[in-house]
Amino acid sequence: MPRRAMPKVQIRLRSVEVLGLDLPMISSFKTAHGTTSKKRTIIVRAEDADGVVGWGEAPAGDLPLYSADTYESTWYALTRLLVPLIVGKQFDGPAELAAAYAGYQGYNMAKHGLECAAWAIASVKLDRPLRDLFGGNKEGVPTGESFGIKPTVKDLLDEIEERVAQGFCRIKVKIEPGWDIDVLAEVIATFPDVPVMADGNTGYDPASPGPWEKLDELGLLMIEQPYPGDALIELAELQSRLRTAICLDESALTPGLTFAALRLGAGRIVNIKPARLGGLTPSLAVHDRCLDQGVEVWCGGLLETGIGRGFNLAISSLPGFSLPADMSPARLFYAEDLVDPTFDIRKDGTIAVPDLPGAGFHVDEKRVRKYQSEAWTSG
Ligand code: OSB
Ligand code: MG
Repeated sequence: MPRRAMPKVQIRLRSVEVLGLDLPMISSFKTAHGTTSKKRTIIVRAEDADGVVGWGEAPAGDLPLYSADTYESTWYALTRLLVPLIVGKQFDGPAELAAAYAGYQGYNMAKHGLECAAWAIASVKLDRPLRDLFGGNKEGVPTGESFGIKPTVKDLLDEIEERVAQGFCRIKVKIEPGWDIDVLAEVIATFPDVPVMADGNTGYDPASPGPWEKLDELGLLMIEQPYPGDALIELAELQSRLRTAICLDESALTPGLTFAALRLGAGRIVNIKPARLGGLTPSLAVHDRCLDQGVEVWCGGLLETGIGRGFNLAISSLPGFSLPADMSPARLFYAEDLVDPTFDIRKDGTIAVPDLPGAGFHVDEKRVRKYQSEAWTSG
């Protein structure tokens, strides 16, 4: 059952800029996939025939470790495939625009960045915030922090202490073989009142015994993506042995794959990352069906700047998003955000859902240009 009427509003993009940005990071982020210490991201700036501007972000990584998408493949898809297909054409709304390239396989982050810009334009033209267009009802999004792998357990505990004091209401610990059971046991002993979860980022071999039975005894909120994305049979076998819910991240690349994984029992919770799922329209579809099926979802992140986070916050206002989000404020990673004012966690552990029409936040174009290392403009 569709839960919203997709907004009808004429969109005809007269020009689209694809901008490659080099963002220096003030702290690096280590997961089982590797370490990110410099972030390249792609920002989309679309201008409608009526002069309305919309921004979007495609937060692809440098290397195809998290998913097949990279900065280069996203650049290629936007500049050679997606933008040329839609520029100058008339659409009845952002979902219709996204449908024009929905038949193209892959390039999910590129699709997402472009769809976001179209939604931002629709939101401004209708003078309604994205939350309303999505049918969201929450004013704030409970938010946790995702803690990378650190040199020592003490480094991790110190950082968690700081974040919990700032209000973050759930602890997500990145794990890899050798950095799991003991680390999590100490985290739980030190912060007994805060829900704790683990994220394996596909770093464990299904053929090895792994730390799972011991982790299961710790009472974690969930274990995110312990095995490779396509190891659905092995994930289902593991889930059947554990009380702790497995959460799908790298496995959930499209709505169809997500529903297949759930049907197989490969997990019981879905981390919805609109960029990984190829846009807001497929993410709304995953949300709606999970809500119908009683599957809990929450919104993850890919180290987006405030531009990408605005869309993630808006979708997180939907009723099915029942668990804390990964939505670190830009100050934790970047010297400055690309939106001004930026957002931050509130004392009650939530981040306010923006109600400004468009991307949700005011994009500081000067800053975008300052970090821009390459630019392409449609015809
Ligand atoms: O697995 O959730 C993940 C960042 C990059 C790649 C994968 C993941 C993450 C995070 C980021 O955990 C959390 C955030 O964006 O705040
Ligand atoms: Mg994850």
